[in-house]
Amino acid sequence: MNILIIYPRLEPHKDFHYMPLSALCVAAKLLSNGHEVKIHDERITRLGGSDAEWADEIMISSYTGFQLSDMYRLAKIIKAAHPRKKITLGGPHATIFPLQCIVDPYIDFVWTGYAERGEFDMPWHLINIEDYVNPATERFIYISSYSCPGQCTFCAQKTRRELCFLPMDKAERDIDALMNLYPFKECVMFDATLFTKPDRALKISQIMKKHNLKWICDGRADEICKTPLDWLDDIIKSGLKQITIGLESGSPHIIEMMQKGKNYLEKFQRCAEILSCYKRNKLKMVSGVIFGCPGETPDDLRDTISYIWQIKAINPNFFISTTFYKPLPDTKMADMCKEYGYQEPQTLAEWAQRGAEGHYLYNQFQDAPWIEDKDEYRRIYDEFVINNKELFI
Ligand code: B12
Ligand code: SF4
Repeated sequence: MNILIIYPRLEPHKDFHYMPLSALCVAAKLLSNGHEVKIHDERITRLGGSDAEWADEIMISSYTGFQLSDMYRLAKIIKAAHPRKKITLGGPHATIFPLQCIVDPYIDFVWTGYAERGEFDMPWHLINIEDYVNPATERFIYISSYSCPGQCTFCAQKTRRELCFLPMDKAERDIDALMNLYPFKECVMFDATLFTKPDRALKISQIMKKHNLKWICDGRADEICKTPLDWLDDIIKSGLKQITIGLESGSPHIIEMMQKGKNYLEKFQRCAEILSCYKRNKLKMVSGVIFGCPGETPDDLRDTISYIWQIKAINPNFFISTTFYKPLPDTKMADMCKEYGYQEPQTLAEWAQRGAEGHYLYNQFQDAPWIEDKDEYRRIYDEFVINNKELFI
């Protein structure tokens, strides 16, 4: 069969894009079953009639958010032109809401869960690698595990997704093959936390070193603290230029509500101390901070600001990136928001509409009913963002 895999747009306007890893993973599986496969990335070119014409079946990957609205737009266009072509929807949103998706008139089949678990090498030849090269960074993305052992109540990482580690020899082959196609300078490892298994982090660092790549990864503070120091030293000195470690909040009561784990703020501080030893390697410690969580008060925000400065004093290479909290489906925190009157879409069409409205865009102060004393919260928030530019990455 001829199968067209579509990766819809993730954001309305952007010049450079990361490679569509999910579409490549789906393609790898289909190729192994003997199908003819093409990948269409709507961020690179607009869907033309000939691709849909060529395909016997169409598969689309989507997250919740803007991408879902673009998926829906494309599904409507395809069905209008080719009413008999079958469309399969997969990816995180379909995995959470298979029933809402299957009753939709534009979707014929729904796939839940992973298309593969690392059995196949990445079919890089299906995309034009140069389309994904930002000349300013020459950076590619890769992932060597799916999901996360954490329990954070705001996060969609583990919604109906089991923890899955892909074989390390496959990761090495994929990265070797990609480097043969383009001499990338940097890699972002998008594993939720690379330090769940420190031996894997060490192996990845060796692959990065072999290719002389600068790299960036995510880690959890508790796991980094548990990594043997000599391994951490090797990992950092292999060319690691940034570790992203979720802080989320400096308020003990919000951290507890987020289920970040026992003594999280102490562990985070310890992690800042350990990483501060790598000033000479210019290692940046970057942390996401989430504002506007359910039940958050102006005092919680003040606690967060003072904690951030406390960490900055320990590690001058500490920076933050911020986001305004948006409820993600099938998370505990979204359920808390519902108690404050948040109404979740009930159909695929409504979710697509919500995505189109920019609901998931970063850093927009939301008129969230779940923030306590909102005007005061907003005043402190605006003042913090305007007057503390040196903290932001
Ligand atoms: C990289 C990334 C991004 C990048 C984009 C990458 C790109 N390609 O351009 C950026 C930074 C832009 C991004 C943005 C956002 N992201 Co993001 N992102 C990720 C991350 C870290 C990796 C995604 C990835 O490539 N995974 C690897 C692929 C292989 O996994 P996968 O997509 O799940 O695909 C597997 C299965 O789902 C399935 N599958 C997928 N598609 C299909 C299709 C078919 C037909 C089939 C059969 C199977 C199938 O098979 C695959 C494995 O074989 C994930 C977390 C993670 N570690 O996965 C979050 C994640 C996908 N993001 C998430 C979110 C919420 C966002 C934002 C909405 C954040 C926000 N603003 O609040 C924005 C979206 C932008 C917007 N405006 O709407 C959520 C999605 C949750 C959800 N309900 O959909 C995740 C899970 C993170 C989380 N912890 O909450 N993101
Ligand atoms: S926020 Fe990070 S540590 Fe927590 S569950 Fe999500 S990916 Fe895991």
